[in-house]
Amino acid sequence: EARLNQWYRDAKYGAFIHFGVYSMLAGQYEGKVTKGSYSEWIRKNMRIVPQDYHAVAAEFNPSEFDADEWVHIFKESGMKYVVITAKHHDGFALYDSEVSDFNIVDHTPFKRDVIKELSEACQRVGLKFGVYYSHAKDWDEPYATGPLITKDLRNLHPDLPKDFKADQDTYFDRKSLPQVEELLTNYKVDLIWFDTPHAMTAARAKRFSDLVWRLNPDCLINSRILLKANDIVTVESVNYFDFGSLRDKEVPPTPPAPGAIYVESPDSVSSSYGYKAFGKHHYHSGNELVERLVHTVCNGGNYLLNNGPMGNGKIDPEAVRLYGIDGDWLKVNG
Ligand code: JFZ
Repeated sequence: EARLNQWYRDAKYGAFIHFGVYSMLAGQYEGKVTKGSYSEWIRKNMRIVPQDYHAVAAEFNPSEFDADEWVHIFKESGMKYVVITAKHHDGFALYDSEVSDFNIVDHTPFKRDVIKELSEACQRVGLKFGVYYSHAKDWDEPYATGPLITKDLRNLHPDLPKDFKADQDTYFDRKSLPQVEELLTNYKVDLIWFDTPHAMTAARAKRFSDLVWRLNPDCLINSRILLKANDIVTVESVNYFDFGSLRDKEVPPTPPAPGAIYVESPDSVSSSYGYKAFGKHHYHSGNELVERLVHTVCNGGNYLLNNGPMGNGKIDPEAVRLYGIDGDWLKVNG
């Protein structure tokens, strides 16, 4: 095999983390509850304009964040790798980025680089480290939101000049590709998890995979770089339970290259990925999560179970409890 990816085949179980400005809002903005189940979509779902979302971000201060405490929880739960949102669709970077000031070091009172601290904590305890990067969607970058969805563009950026024309490739050139380059250059990244391949084509996806593999030939890339991509390693089957009808969209290419294709099922301890304290929201039961873990792993996949840490930087206590139930099950049966 060309890439050193055996660790991923052996891993079986990992921690997914959605953490950012939305964690602090927890599903509510200016006293109103967001529509939609995902708290990390609040910027779009509540049409928060750039000036206002930036003002919220300027108060993001997860002062109780402790990377060692996080990785201890993951380790204890039997997880072997971690994937954290380096930038979600809201455009906010959880690391020190030179490409965009809209990041945790330059834009918040916290000023600490969460990606750096977490990647180093993972290395200390032998967990593999991955970054989620929203390569196609970016609600902070007007060039990225069109041209397919002009209505969203105007809702999110009402002050744009009338003749402004969105252009996805301009966004790739100015922000998305340079940030991927920063992540692969400045941190030890074992896996990059692209998502929501809006406006992606095979040629555009190749610019991303060429860049990643030029900087780190061993870095794994998941299939959401482009739906039905054929030349990449990780393949999610989506969630076998919640997204039954969507599952076919992401089935592995047939026939899979022997030794090259992996299946990974992302899931969350609750009905949101980002932390949610307001609005419609429910946690899954411990039994249900054990069943999903076993089902996924017994079907040859890796199970990537998400938690949304709270705005203060602590892991949600209910997520800790649910991770613990999987961990206890694995200690007996794993
Ligand atoms: C995407 C994101 O929009 C969401 O915020 C979260 O990060 C999640 C992990 O990924 O949401 C999706 C994408 C694809 C499916 C479901 C949710 N799908 O194919 O069923």
